[in-house]
Amino acid sequence: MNTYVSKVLEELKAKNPNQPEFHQAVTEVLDSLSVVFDKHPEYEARGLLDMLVEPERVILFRVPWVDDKGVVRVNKGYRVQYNSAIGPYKGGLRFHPSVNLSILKFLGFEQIFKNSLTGLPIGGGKGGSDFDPKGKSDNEIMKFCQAFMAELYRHIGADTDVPAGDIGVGAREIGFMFGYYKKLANEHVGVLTGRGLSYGGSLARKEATGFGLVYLASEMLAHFGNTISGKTVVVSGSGNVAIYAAVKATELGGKVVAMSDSNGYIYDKNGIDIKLIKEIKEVKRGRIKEYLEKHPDAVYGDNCRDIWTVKCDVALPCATQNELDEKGAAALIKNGVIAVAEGANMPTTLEATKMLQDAGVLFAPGKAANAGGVATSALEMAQSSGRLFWSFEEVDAKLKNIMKNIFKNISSAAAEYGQPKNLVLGANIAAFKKIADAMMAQGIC
Ligand code: NDP
Ligand code: 2IT
Repeated sequence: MNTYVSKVLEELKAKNPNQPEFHQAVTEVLDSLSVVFDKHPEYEARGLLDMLVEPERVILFRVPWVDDKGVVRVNKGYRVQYNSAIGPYKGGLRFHPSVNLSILKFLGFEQIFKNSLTGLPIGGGKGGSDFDPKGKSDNEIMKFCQAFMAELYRHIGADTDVPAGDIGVGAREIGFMFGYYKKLANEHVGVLTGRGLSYGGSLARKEATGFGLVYLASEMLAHFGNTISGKTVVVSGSGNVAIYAAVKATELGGKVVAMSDSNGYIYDKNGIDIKLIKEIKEVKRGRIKEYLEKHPDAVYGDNCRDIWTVKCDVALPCATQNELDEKGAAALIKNGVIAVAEGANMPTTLEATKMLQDAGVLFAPGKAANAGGVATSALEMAQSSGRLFWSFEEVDAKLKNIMKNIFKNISSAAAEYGQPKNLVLGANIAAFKKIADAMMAQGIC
C-alpha cells in the first residue's frame, strides 16, 4: 500500500478505536485508492486523505419521547455530515437498535463515494437512532419521529443536508418527520426525500433502489456476455430494497426463489409470490414466516444467513451489513453462482468479497449497485426545486440511464487500472476522482 495511504489508515484506526464497521469501509476504499495516490503526490501535499476520512461534522443528540403507557423513553440521535465537496449532505436515516457511531460513519463514508458515482450534485451524510420501530404503535412512531426532528431540524435544509429513509425508516416515518420539520421551520421545501406523492415526493423513488440494483446487475451481466433472464435469483431481506429488486428481477425474466428477514428465510421452488411478500411486509408489517400460511409447500429456515445455501445463479444481498461472510460465499461458489450485486450497504465482508472475486464471480459493490435510490432522491430534489412532477416513466428512464452510466464509468476505471473485472476497484477510483477534483479546487477547509 502507498505509504501516505497506509499512514492515514493506521492513524484512523488508532484515533477511532472500537469502530470495526467504519474501519472496514475505509479499508476497502483505501486499498483501491493506493494506486491513485502513487500517481498523484499533490493529493498528499494537500492532506486530501486526512480531510476525506474525517467527517466535516458529527451531531449527537438526546431524543426523549413518551410511550403509550406514559413511560419516558430516551434514545440517541445522530447525523454525520461527512463531506459536502460535491453538494449538500445527502443520505438516509436508519432506525435500528444496532445503530451506533461506527455504523453511521461507515454508511456516511460509503455515501460520499456512492453519491459521486450518481453524477449528480450531492455530498455524503447519514444519520439515525438506536430506536427500534418493531412492535411500536403508530402513535409511538409519530412521537419518536417528532422528538427526533425537534433537534434535527436546526441542522438540515434543502440546500444544506437532505436526509431520506434507510432501515426502519420508510414512507410512514418520513411523513411524520416532514410534518414536524414543516411546523418548526415554517417552510414546505424538499428537506427530506422519499416523501409521499401528495406532498412533494417523486414517482419511482420507492422502487428506485431495487430497480436500479437489477438494472446495474443486468448491465454487468450483459458486459460479460450474460443476462438475468432465465436465471435463478436469491434476494436476502424483504424490506424496501429487497422487494423491488425481486419485482424487477422477475419482470426481466429471472426466477426469485428465496427471501428473508432477520428471523429466517423462505425458499419457494415455484418462485416467490412477491404480491404476498408485499402484503406481509408493507401492509401487515409481519414476519416472513407467515408466507407458509398461504404457501405450505415453501420451506422455512430459522437462520437468515442460511439463505446463501440456496442454489442460485445471481445473489442480491439486500438486508444489512456483513450478512454475507466467508461461509455464505463458500456456499454460493459451491453452487455455481455467476454474479453477486449488493443492494444493501457493505453486506459482504472483505474476506467474502475476495473469495467471490478470486472464484471469478462477477461482483458489483453496493456503492455502485444500490446508488439508484439516492440518485432518484436527487431527482426528487430537482423536482421540488423546480416545482415539477415527472411521470413514472420519465423518472424510471432517468434512473436506468444513471445506472448504465455508473456501470460504464466503474468498468472503464477498472480497465484503466488493469483489472477489468474488479468493479470494487473501479467504483472506488471512479467515485474518488470527482471528490478529489472538488476538494482540491476548494482548498483546505
Ligand atoms: P428495510 O427496513 O425496508 O428492510 C430491511 C430488511 O433487512 C428487512 O427485511 C430486515 O429484516 C432485514 N434486516 C435488517 N437488519 C437486519 C439484521 N441485523 N440482520 C438480518 N436482517 C436484517 O430497509 P431497506 O430495504 O431500506 O434497506 C436494506 C439495505 O439497503 C440497508 O443496508 C440499507 O442501508 C440499504 N440501502 C437502502 C436504500 C433505500 O433507498 N432504502 C438505498 C441504498 C441502500 P427485519 O424486518 O426482520 O428487521
Ligand atoms: O444508503 C442509501 O443510499 C440510502 N439509504 C438512500 C439515501 C437517500 O438519500 O436517498
